[in-house]
Amino acid sequence: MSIEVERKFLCSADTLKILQEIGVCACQRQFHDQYFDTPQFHLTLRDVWLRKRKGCWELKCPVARVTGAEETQSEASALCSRYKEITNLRDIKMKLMEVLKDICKDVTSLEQTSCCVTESCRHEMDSEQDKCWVDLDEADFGYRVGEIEVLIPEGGDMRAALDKIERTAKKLGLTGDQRIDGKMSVYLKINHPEHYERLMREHIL
Ligand code: V4E
Repeated sequence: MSIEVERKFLCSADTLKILQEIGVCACQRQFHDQYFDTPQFHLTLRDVWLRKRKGCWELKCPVARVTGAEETQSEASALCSRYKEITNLRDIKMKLMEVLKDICKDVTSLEQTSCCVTESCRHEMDSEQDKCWVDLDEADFGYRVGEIEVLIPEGGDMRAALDKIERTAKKLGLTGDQRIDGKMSVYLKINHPEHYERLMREHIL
């Protein structure tokens, strides 16, 4: 199981130029995401995101924040999301049963709530110290977003991951101090405003 630490950004022409200079375009890919939930949104209201990407199940769950020396509450750290990524089917089922116990006995009764297709260009940052990925994504509903992504093992060095992301953001000339919406947030805002409002009210998005 790994933890995905990620900072999203809006990619200006200047940032794109720097990225093309210092990053190596590792691959261009297209993926189809289908998201699933109960009709009452029991998963996403707990910030748990179940999806099928390219036919494989993936579950993203929140990570408990560590306060204190390991991870200071810096502005840069607040711009990053941290999610546990589960891809093993047995572990996904166990987690779903834990989250949905008393609500839904049969995980096969989950419904598809959203779907989108993304064209993504993955860049590898070549500095040994700051090895990370920068993805430029364009969703089929027109939203473009960049992501600086570092994967660490569960219990791994979160501080180092956040520092790596901050240094990479500086190299790319990113100056904004606002959290940038992900594709799913924008998709829900456009296509499922009631679901989006609910998640906003509960401070999930
Ligand atoms: C909405 C959401 C999750 C589902 C994944 O959403 P998103 O990050 O938009 O998708 P994508 O395709 O970029 O996933 P990746 O390819 O990186 O795996 S998981 C968590 N959330 C909530 C969320 C949030 N509250 N804030 C931010 C900045 N992002 C996501």
